[in-house]
Amino acid sequence: MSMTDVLNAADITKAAEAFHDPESFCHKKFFHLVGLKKKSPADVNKVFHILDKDRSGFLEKPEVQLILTGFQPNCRALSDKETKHFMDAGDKDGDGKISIEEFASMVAES
Ligand SMILES: [Ca+2]
Ligand SMILES: [Ca+2]
Repeated sequence: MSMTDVLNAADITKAAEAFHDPESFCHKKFFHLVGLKKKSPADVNKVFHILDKDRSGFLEKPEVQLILTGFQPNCRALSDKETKHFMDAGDKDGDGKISIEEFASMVAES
């Protein structure tokens, strides 16, 4: 399973390029540009599982830091600040990681 099985390759490239500059990442804009917002819950689940590289069932900080590379391998890593912003926005129960439900609501709110 790869991202292009779920999302349009051109949309992924467009979304990745939009956040090329350091400190420019906005998850709302990203989920919108990459086409995730209009996908079914099943597809959002698939994307979550691709990003969950260690298959823990959660996105931990290192996985969030590399979220862009999860979509397109040559992308930059998020900065500590961008990563923290993403975690703060998504981690509603404060356990330090993003669950699948938290991820789905981030996408829905994008
Ligand atoms: Ca994980
Ligand atoms: Ca959480």
